[in-house]
Amino acid sequence: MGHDVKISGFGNFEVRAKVPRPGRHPKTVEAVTIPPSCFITFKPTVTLRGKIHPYSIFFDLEIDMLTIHHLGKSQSERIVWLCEELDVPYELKIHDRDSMTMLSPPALRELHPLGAAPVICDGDLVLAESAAIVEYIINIHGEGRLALGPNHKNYTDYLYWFHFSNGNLQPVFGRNMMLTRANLAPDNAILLSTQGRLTRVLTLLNDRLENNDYLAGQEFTAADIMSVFSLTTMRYFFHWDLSLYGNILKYLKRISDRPAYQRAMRKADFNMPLLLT
Ligand SMILES: N[C@@H](CCC(=O)N[C@@H](CS)C(=O)NCC(=O)O)C(=O)O
Repeated sequence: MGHDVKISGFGNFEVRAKVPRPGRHPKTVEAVTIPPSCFITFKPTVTLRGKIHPYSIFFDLEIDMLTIHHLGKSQSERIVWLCEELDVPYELKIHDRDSMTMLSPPALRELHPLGAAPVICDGDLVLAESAAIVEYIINIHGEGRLALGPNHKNYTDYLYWFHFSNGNLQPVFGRNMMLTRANLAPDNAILLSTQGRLTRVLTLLNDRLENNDYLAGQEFTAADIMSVFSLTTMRYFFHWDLSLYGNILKYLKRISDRPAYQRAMRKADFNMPLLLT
């Protein structure tokens, strides 16, 4: 049997085998065994699919789209925003939180054992963890755009701020949300230390944005896509006043002026006012 052929940016030709199977002779309708054979399938890349999608009604073509599973008001807004920035075509499946517990619905647990959003499906792949998804989409469908590579002068800034979002910023907001819900005394040592950590994290971010338009430097990157949720939508779950952090507020204005951000937020959470101030 021949080999599969991959043409970068175009698609994959795969050779598939058909096993011998019963059939009927078309003229005599007599029972026969159809001999084994091979056939070729073609799977276009997501880029090509995006280009031909508007014309797909003219062809007998099944288009297998990247699917983003988005939970309302959640970190999965990052993935919708990334695809809008990169112009990567996608199908959006919106899941609603349970109105009492605010947890995700069982449909997400059927996709991934943690039942948390985001989850993407791309062909046979099911992938969770927003940072992993962001890297996957950038490398597989985005030709590396919005990431800075090792030869870029801001490479380590990019690495630091990309990982800062899920390594520090989002966890410190999450810990403060939990402790506030636990109704601890205002002078509780753990509460005070957690609030102190949040203040230090926001000060670090604010200082970084003093002379840089974006987190990795003057260039907008995926580090920004990873971080903005915690400064905006997350404040629906844990309110924190950002008025002391003028550079963060100016940064949020720059972000909210981006057409791709506006499109993403309209598609992902169309009736949610954005917390940008
Ligand atoms: N580290 C994960 C966190 C995922 C996560 O916790 N997602 C939240 C939404 S912000 C969620 O699905 N919560 C609902 C639940 O766990 O039931 C990521 O970045 O993807």
